[in-house]
Amino acid sequence: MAFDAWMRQTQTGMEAALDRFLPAATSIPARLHQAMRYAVLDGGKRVRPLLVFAAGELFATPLTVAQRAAAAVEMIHAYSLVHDDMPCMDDDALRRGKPTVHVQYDEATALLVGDALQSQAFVVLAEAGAEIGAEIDSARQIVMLRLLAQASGSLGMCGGQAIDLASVGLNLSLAELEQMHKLKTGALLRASVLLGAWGGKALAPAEIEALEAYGTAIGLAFQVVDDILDATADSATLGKTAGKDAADNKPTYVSILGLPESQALAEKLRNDAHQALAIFGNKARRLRELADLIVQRKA
Ligand code: GRG
Repeated sequence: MAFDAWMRQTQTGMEAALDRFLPAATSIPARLHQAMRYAVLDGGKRVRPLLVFAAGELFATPLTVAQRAAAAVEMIHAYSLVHDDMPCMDDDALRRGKPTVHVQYDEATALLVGDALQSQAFVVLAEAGAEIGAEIDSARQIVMLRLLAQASGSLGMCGGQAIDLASVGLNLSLAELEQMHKLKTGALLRASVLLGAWGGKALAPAEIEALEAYGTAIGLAFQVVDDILDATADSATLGKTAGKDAADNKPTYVSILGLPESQALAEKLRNDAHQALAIFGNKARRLRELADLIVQRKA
């Protein structure tokens, strides 16, 4: 199947899975559940689920397990966006072309939406194996739960966000900027790859190493490209204020390296990602295509 068709099919399947794994809009407390669904459904590129499925294909992960792992990662991602948009953090009014959750509902609801999505992610992943056709070894399932928890917590995404908040107005070195992004956005992207793989079979150390190198490269590439898009695109294209990080006095790859060097870095990281996959040969085609998508994306 061509990459575009595979991507659209995976995104459509993901929408249905997320709909199924989120509490119903009518279940009590209905307003909280409606706000959770508002935050997650009908929007986003679903890059993390695509990574789960691409790695899952490589390791013959059962569809039901991949769906749960992908939904869990996407719920953590959606929670992070809801909290990141709140007035105490980035204070954004628009996300995915819609009013942010605290604007559409209220701040207290946005806080609870993030909290509840985080919990729901672990419920969904913990229930993998409970349904017919989802064969998963419980030891591997615990590895997956730990991977997601670590990637989300203070040594992963939350830690990166803390460093980001503390970096406003500072002159970070390139190494410090990289460390921040490795945690803030890289940890969850890397975890998506590993979760997709662990859902299938026990991994050999060389396979884990290769997937980690790939995940690290695409995680950084994602952020470098985000900074390039932020610096170059107009606000209508992005659904956010162009150049917002720079305007907020936050260091970015473009502010430290300049545009041409940032573009060269994104290309280098794409090559690193491809090289990391060499041990898998042609079977890693989807992961290679996703590295290309991450570097070539326009939004
Ligand atoms: C609040 C705990 C906490 C963490 C927030 C990831 C994050 C940490 C904040 C997001 C801020 C941000 C806009 C970072 C730039 C890179 C990024 C993660 C963009 C949004 O991800 P996409 O492009 O979004 O995958 P979609 O909407 O396509 O899912």
